Amino acid sequence: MYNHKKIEKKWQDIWEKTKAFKTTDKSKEKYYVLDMFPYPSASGLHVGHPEGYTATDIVARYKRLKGFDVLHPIGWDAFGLPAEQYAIKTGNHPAPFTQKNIKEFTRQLKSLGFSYDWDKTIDTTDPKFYKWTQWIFKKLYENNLAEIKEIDVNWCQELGTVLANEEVVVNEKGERVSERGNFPVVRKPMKQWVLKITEYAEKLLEGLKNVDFPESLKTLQENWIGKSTGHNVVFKIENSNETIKVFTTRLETIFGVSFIAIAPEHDLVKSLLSNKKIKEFIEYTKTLSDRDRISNIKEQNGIYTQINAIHPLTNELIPIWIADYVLNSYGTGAIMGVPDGDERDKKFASKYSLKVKNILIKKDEYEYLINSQEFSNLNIFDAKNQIFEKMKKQDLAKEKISYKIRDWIFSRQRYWGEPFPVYFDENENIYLEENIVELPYMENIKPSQTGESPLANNKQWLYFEKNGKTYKRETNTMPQWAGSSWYFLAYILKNDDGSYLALDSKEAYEKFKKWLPVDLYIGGQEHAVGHLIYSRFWHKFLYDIKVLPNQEPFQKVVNQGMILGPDGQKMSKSRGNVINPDEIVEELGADTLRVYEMFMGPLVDTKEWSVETIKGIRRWLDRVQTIIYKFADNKSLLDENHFDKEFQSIWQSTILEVSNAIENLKFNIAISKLMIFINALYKIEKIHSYKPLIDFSILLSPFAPHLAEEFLEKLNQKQLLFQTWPTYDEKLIVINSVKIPVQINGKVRAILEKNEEDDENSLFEKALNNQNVKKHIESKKINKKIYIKDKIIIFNTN
Ligand code: ANZ
Repeated sequence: MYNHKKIEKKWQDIWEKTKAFKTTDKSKEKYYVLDMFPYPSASGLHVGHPEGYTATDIVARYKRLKGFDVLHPIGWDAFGLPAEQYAIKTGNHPAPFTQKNIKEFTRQLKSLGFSYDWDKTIDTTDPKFYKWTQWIFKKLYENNLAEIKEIDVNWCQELGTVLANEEVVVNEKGERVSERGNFPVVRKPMKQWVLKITEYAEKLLEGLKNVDFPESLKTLQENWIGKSTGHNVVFKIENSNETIKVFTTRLETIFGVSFIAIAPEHDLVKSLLSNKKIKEFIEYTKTLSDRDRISNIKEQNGIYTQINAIHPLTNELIPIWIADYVLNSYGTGAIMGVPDGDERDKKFASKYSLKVKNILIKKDEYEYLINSQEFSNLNIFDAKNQIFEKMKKQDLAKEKISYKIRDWIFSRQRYWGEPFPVYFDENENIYLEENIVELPYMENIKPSQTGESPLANNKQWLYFEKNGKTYKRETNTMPQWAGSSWYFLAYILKNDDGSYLALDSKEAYEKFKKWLPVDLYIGGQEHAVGHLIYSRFWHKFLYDIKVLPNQEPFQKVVNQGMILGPDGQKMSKSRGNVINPDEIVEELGADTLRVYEMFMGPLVDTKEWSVETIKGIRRWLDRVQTIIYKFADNKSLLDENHFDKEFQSIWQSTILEVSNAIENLKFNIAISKLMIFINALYKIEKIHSYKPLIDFSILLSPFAPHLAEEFLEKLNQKQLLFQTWPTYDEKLIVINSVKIPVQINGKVRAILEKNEEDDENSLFEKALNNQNVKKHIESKKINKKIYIKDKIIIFNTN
């Protein structure tokens, strides 16, 4: 048994001293491999962190050995609510608490042997960092992409802050609560900074075509952006000069309109509030979230406005209703209700006994119009075009693209965040601060119950004089998303002495040209529509103002699967099934944890923790050491003339297959190939040189770097830092296949080649796909199928 504590400490110290993972700038080929940087919580690392972090570390170490310049950094997403709440609860300041957590995270990550360039570490709460977060905000403002707006926000009284839609969840009782803390959330209009991400909707959609993201992630982003191509249609209002505009994606159904429905927040409603029933209805809708309102499952509710519109093509009177399922923020905030075409419209019409007209019929899979004047009998596609042509001439309809994505609410009523570089005069005119605005130190950071940020309590900081005039600072702070929207650029800007290159400098631009985009970004799926959209937005904006040379931040994104507890449940303190990585490192070592987490199954799959398997991995690593040391310690086992062809082949194919598996992020396969090599090494008596052992150590090194260094030292080799990835000779690889006859009703009909990776199932599959086997089985039923290992496959049919 190797002494993991001694070995791991020894090599971690050497790596630190030799700066083994320093970002180099000597090659034409670069590789930027990024982890989603952690929020340094008080509870430290959980076993989910090392899963993604080991995966990126393997790639980083592999690429370094392949001669790439590798950028593999880590940092701290260190502003945020938990630190603030802890501080309020305990009467402490969040800064020292956060720094303490960062120290602990650093210790833990180092104990796992990750090959980060620690000189590149960034911290979003460091003024040297957030100076640039503020700078980007100023640029957004100067480019009309940031503004103050009175809008309906998610207000959380308990937290004393506004939350982004992504920070609000629905609990088991169907109530809207904060994701952190489960406190009630209500809708309320407030003045807030918003960033106009909507203006980037098309670019964000377009950019998805050129990146390698999981399909599910692309779909989530596409749905979030929610592009719909349709028409705005104008209806005249009866006895009035006013009109009402609806958005529809189904213009062809216009002859089936039975009502118009407007959102409770629609402008038209404002003049109707003297009606008590309408007012009550509007009050009721304020308790609903947008999500509740558009849900198909929920019943649709509405109230008649006593106003009618006039159908633009038939001149019929159409009643105008207010309905909860119409959102003000989408399209025009008004719809034409077509019961024959839309499920919710149908339920609404039947609930309120509104007139329904059939206008669609299906013929051979296609839909055609009926009861639609001269457009009857046309298929719906032709009908849409022709109806539009007619209406366009009279200015009754316009082509229109609508997006579901909303502007990004960017203010938080909190202390522990980046201050805005903004101040106001007495007329609320907005000015930009030239320099950084540092977060002032405050003893008491309790939120004010009025919705103002804790910074509003700091009167000394709040007001300042300039040229005899008094100004007031912005008291809100930025959301936690701000720092994470550009942190991957900050690693590139960070100098060894802790300073940063100016984001908009020529020097920075040259560096961005070298390092962008991030080649591989691994992290959890939960960031699909928050962080991964916001950061793409900022990146595209910085490209548009010529600060960045490329349009997308991340070339490839991979979502690691979740690691469940040994009981198959999500790990949680209350279930008591949490595995603590510190304990594993203590008991079995970092190398074991790393190899185990990669061996559990495909990176992207959900996997259950197994105490047995991780112990098995430790036993395997012990065995690896015993076998390598057996050869290293005994010169008589070395025989230059000993040339074992089969072993040569396994050795060479291990190099080939481990390389391919790493390139394809199939780490569990890479490890099983290493296991095959060790089995072969165990079986042979002598080796002709140490080369296979050296190669193996290097192949093992991305997975178990401490042991690999130890083996290389034992074999009198240089440290990994000075090694290169082994190459193989294809000619030495003998494909070792076993020939397996396939017998059908007593006669051999085919011979299969069985390769190493084949098992019973894949062999049956191969057999049934064989032309001759197919011919002899035809459509007969197979009564019996037998596989005798490495000997024969037998099918009997009726
Ligand atoms: C008439 C119609 C007939 C519609 C029909 C659908 C089917 P997507 O694809 O999601 O964009 N709509 C428009 N604005 C809305 C709003 N603010 N709140 C709720 N619903 C709204 O859906 C577009 C359709 O959703 C539009 O087309 C409109 O209903 C409705 F057989 O118009 B349709």
